[in-house]
Amino acid sequence: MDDRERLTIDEVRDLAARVLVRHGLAPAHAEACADVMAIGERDGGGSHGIFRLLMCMNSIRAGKVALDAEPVVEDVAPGLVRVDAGGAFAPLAFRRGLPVLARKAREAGVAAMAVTNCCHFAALFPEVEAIAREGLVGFAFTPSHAWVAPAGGSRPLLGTNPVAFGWPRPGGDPFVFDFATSAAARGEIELHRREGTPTPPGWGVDAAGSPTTDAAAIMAGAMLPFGGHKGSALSLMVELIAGPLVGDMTSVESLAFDAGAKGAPRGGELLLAIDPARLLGDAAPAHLARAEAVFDAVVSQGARLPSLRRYAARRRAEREGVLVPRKLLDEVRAMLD
Ligand code: NDP
Ligand code: PYC
Repeated sequence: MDDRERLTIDEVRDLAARVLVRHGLAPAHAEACADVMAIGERDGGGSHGIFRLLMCMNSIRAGKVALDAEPVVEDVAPGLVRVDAGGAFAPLAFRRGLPVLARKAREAGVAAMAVTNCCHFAALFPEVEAIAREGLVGFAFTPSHAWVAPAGGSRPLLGTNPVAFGWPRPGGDPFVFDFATSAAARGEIELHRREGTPTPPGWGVDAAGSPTTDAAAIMAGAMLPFGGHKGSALSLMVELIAGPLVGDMTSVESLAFDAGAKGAPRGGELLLAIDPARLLGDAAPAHLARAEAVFDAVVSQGARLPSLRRYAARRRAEREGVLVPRKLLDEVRAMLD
């Protein structure tokens, strides 16, 4: 028997929004949060679909997130916008800031957006994809909780600290990649723990610092960066540019703020947008076409171009809906009681 249930994307969004509103989240926040969960489910599910509701509910139940704060958008400088989320979840703050970021990038050629005082529970790809759909090159970074040991260490210090990139493709869906700087996102390890399955090797160490594939032991020990010292350095970069640089928490500080609630990381996010048309003028189309040749060369040798799997999953989900584990749906529906 298939232990999954088929839902439409709208049903996923509606269910998540109803749960969040039922637990006191203001409708505008609930809608923005539910939308990113539905997008995660639509594009491949797993750890950053409706599963995120569990983390959000932990934040809400522990009083770690503002339920109705209105994001405050501040025009800091020609190339800088700051959005103070007021302690609320990040998606609404991003939505409010995006038009300003895009306008500034077109005016100045490059612009940065600092989202501060937010609880970030989501995947970053919807944000860089939205920037790329504005015709801009987008980057996004956010720290998380201190779950990851630096390369060569064995004690948690760094967050899972995702890095995401979006590139506009004329006439097509943007090129997007988005991954944790740890060997896998924390959410993926949580899924292994829930299913009682071993993780692939290299994801983490136990509390004694020994390599293990036991998800619960990794969660009690430390996760590892991807690519050894290289992922570790990228993760440190994210700590800096989306922590102190935007005046917000590091992953260590976020975990201390959480105080065992198992809620969403609390802190900041840095987004960058560059306008190819401003940088290259009339030559922009020719140079974007050269980028297409690079993408073609990846695909033509049978290699996987990041984002193509995502768009294929999206088209399928729009036609057929998505399959969500019944056990997870039972947990989510129980939150409506
Ligand atoms: P993955 O290791 O699955 O990597 C995902 C990215 O790599 C996608 O862009 C994917 O493209 C691409 N990719 C995967 N496999 C291949 C392959 N074989 N060849 C080419 N490209 C490939 O994801 P993670 O576990 O690292 O992260 C999952 C999510 O967790 C991310 O969305 C991230 O934003 C989120 N996250 C959020 C955090 C937060 O604090 N908010 C913290 C940490 C993670 P495609 O999409 O086409 O599959
Ligand atoms: O999976 O590492 C993760 C994560 C942290 C916050 C949201 N997702």
